[in-house]
Amino acid sequence: MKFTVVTILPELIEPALAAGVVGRAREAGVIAVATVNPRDFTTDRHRSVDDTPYGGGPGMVMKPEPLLAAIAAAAGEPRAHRILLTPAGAPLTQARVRELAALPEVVLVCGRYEGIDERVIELAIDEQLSIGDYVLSGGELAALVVIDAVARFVPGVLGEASSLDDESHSAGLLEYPQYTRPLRLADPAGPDRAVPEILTSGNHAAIAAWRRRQAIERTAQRRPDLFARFAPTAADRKALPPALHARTHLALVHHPVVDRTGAVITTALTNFDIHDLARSSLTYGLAGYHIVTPIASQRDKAEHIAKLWIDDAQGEHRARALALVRTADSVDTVMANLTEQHGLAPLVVATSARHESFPAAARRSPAELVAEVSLNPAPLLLLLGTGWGLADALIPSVSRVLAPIEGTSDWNHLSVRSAGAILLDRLFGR
Ligand code: 4HQ
Repeated sequence: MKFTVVTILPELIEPALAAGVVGRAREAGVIAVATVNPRDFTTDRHRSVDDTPYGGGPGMVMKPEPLLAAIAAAAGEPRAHRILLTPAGAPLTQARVRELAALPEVVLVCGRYEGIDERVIELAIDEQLSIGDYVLSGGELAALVVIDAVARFVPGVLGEASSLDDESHSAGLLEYPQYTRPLRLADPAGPDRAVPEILTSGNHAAIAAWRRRQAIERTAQRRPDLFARFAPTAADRKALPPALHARTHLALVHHPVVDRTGAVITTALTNFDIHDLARSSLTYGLAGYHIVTPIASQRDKAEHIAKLWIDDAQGEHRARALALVRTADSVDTVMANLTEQHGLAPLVVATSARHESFPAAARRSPAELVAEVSLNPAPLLLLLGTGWGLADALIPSVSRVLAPIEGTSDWNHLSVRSAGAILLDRLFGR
């Protein structure tokens, strides 16, 4: 595979690719790297490659003519794929790296100064790539990153083909930790740091399982965004706790909640809430939907309504949803029931329309919460408050808070069933 870098600073490119895996691959002729300098395509006495921007503003812009001539010379015939490195490009991904490695030749165009004349992009660039959301002083280091990442996929560049796919991101997970000798490393601040025992056990299946687990745990802890897209294999599913949605319960709390003045009250049951939140709960595969009220007649009413729909011969689908409905006199009772049902106490998460609620509980985004609790086998209990929201009396039970759902106006009074549906989609929606 051939890489041609279009740059006014070719001296930045060569030394970075002289050593290591890429350097050896070049020596072996598996990959080739060339540079083409736009300055060699200037026609004026000063050999200028930049000019002031039309419309004013700071800095200089790369002139189109020398750059176009350099790109044309670099791309050759048949014309190679031409990539511009720019923070305005598509983020470089391992998937794109793999695809680029299948090309026979790529041209990497590096800008300097404030960037290049837009018409060069229109006339001579096939693809724009960014290596990240930060600003470099030129495209050269970004081009080197692309070459290094792509070259690894060119056959013959890496020793064993196996070291490719095992690694970070290829599988959508971060890498497991690595250790080498010595077995015990002195720590001046405490006891020796030993290599995890499993790695010296000689049990290869157990080692593979441990490494996989470490990779999954690290991804959950450090990259909730990656974890959200992680698709467990059949073997992972056996080793990990059941899917989070299937051990998540929703509780619609009618007491203790507050009214508009902040006074603790008990709200009345709302027919729609029973029905609609049951349907949302089943749609997202939850384990149960609990209607919490200390008023016995209100619980009877909820059970009666659920039963009416369950018994309705025409409403088979609705019956499945309403079958998730349970009633309880308090959040404590729901917690005790879940502890009994799952054999573990639930992790209780409050949702609130008010930012100041539950000040001591850790704030979590939906992705953070999913990443945090997916590997912990405990059931998850999501509390939805009616009225003006959950009362402070629940503080001792609540360990996490999800940020309020906010629209775009200053009016924030979603119905609890709408807020609940949005929340379930943010946590579990695909
Ligand atoms: N630059 N990913 C500005 C980058 C960059 C990035 C390249 C700085 C282009 C004109 N390139 N020049 N990030 O920061 O690719």
